[in-house]
Amino acid sequence: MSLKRIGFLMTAAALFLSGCGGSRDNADAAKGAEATKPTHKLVVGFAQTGAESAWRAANTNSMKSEAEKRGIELKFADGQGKQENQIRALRSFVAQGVDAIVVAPIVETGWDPVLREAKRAGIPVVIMDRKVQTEDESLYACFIGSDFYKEGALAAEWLAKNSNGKTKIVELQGTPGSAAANERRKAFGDAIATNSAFKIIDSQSGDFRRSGGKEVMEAFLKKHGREIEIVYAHNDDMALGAVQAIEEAGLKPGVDILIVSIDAIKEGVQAVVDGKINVVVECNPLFGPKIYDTIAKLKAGQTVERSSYNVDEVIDASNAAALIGQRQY
Ligand code: GYE
Repeated sequence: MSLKRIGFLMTAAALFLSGCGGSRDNADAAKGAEATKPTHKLVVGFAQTGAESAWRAANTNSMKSEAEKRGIELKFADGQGKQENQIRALRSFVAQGVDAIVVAPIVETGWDPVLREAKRAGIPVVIMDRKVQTEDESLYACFIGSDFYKEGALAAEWLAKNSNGKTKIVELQGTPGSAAANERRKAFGDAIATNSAFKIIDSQSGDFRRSGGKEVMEAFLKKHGREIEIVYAHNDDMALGAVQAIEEAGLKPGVDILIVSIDAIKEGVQAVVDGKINVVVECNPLFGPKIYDTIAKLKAGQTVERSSYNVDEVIDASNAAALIGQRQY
């Protein structure tokens, strides 16, 4: 039997079966139609960076739990810290024909080819958390995240007011090439450059990880010893790793060495309450609701903000105790 013929017979059978419902009375038929109405579940592909920090875990959680709440099917891909894994995930989302793609790009550059593929397939891409550099802004729908430059500037501003004569800084950088590390480094450096008292005596990446922060801090302490007066960490996990290294070296974090950090995860805020970290600049990871609201608007053909930023605050000894209770992550 030819394929055409099989197709014809199947269609005929389907028509016959659907026609069976016609014998029910009108009310029943209406009810039945309501119950079997094909509800198209929104399918979203999400390419996460990995699981490098508590901030990231909170971000993943927010995306997953909010999808569940809204009945959205979330296809989650863990990039495990590698851009090539994220690119592969995006390609597979395109091949599967998802309704929208969300990506938290590990690094800033190298996205254009795969973004072009998504655009060609008519799939909107929301860039979440970290920005990308692109030749063609039309390759993604919008950006939702934090203003990393502002966070770095706020960290430096706090330091200028509260350093108590301490001036020599070591910097723990985030993942090389990431927007978060690039902008937090640039902003802090720009601000420090306007104040001749401060000096960054060393700077290295701890990859946004607690173990990375600890290892780099151990190396810094070995190399510079008591010369180190201030640690500027691009995130709380690395700051908490540095706290451990400083304590193991027999020094008092927060007193002998000031610690300035970014994120404000619960453990970071607790360390401020305990006096081990001096300040954390907040970076909110709870994007779920905003991301899915935005996707709904995009799918409805509405215009959305090109870039939208969270409002973050500065948490130090003056307000940490009051805020710790409400911290969810
Ligand atoms: O600060 C860090 C995470 O991109 C803002 O990535 C994010 C950063 C965050 O791993 O903890």
